[in-house]
Amino acid sequence: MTRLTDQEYMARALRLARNGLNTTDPNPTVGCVLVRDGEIVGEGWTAPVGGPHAERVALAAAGGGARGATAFVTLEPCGHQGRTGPCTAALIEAGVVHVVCAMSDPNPLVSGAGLRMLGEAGVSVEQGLMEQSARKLNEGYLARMTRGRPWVRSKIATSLDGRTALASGESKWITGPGARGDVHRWRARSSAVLTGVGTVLADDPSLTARPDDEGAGLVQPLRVIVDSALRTPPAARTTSLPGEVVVFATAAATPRRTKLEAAGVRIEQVEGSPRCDLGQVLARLAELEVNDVWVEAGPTLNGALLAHGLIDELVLYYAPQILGDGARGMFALAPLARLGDRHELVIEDLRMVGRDLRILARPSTVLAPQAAGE
Ligand code: AOF
Ligand code: ZN
Repeated sequence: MTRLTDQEYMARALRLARNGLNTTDPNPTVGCVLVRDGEIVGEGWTAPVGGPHAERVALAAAGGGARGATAFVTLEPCGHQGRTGPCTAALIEAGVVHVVCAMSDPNPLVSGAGLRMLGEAGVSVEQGLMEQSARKLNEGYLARMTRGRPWVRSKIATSLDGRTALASGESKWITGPGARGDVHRWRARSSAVLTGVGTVLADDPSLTARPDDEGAGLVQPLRVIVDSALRTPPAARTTSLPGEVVVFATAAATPRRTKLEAAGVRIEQVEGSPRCDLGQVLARLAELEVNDVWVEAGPTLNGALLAHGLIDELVLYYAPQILGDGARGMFALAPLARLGDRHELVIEDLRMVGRDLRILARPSTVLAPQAAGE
């Protein structure tokens, strides 16, 4: 067999890491390929939280065969004792002689220390191969670690003329089944699904992830409602489903709060008058180890998030239909006085999903993942 290049081994490790997108939360998903004399002797990806990291999964698959091997890892191996033992120690003990990692781990407990420990034990290390792809895989984890705020994606399903519901609020369904299936795949890989109380009152959504094909081992996202005055009905569909629901409110103890708590809802109080301070909501979610937030909300919450610069990425589904000017828009924003005040975006991806068009765009103020070595 012809030998693969380092880049091909790393690409394989990245593909393996993708297998963990729905299951490793709040840990990053990582892939590892062990190669000796041009032969893959073991490989794997991060197990669900509390289980072995990618490196240990690959080492277990290699049995004793990792002596003298090179490890291709999509993230710097950890050198700390967390819920699991340090991967650096396992690699050293197994006799791995060379480690190629795509990027360093910004977790302050790791950040450079993993590579240093390997170096001190005589393992040669390289960093930066396919870094940009590795970053894309764990944007949420990186955002939480580096800025104390999750990565925020807002999904909006709209007509081609940018309308999200009739004036009456009716919106089921604007986009087709293909787009709705795509949404469930995004929900599944998110740590939290966030909406506003207006959507809860209007649509009574479940907010759960129900992907057709990727349900195995899925860690259900945390369900989050921004509801300053605690108007969420205790019997709302989302509160009656298994799994945790968090409601962010500005109100202190009230009879409504007691009823919601009795329905199993966790209430988080933040500042703001009259509306919740969304920066605080997101900071608190990061403290709760939420990496990625998937927003499915109406124009009020989307407008406020956009105006405060809190959206990192827009996932927009455009259905081939026209609803007209009387229907609801996408972002409730104060009228702009000058065109210079508009929110500029960069389009990152454009494709058909079923009969609808999907655009991924980010505000131009949000930096793209750092390019390096690709
Ligand atoms: C790796 N390989 O596959 C992953 C890593 O509590 P623990 O022991 O599970 O450690 C969690 C931390 O380990 C996490 O915050 C991140 O720094 C790192 N994740 N490291 O060597 C892996 N998933
Ligand atoms: Zn580790």
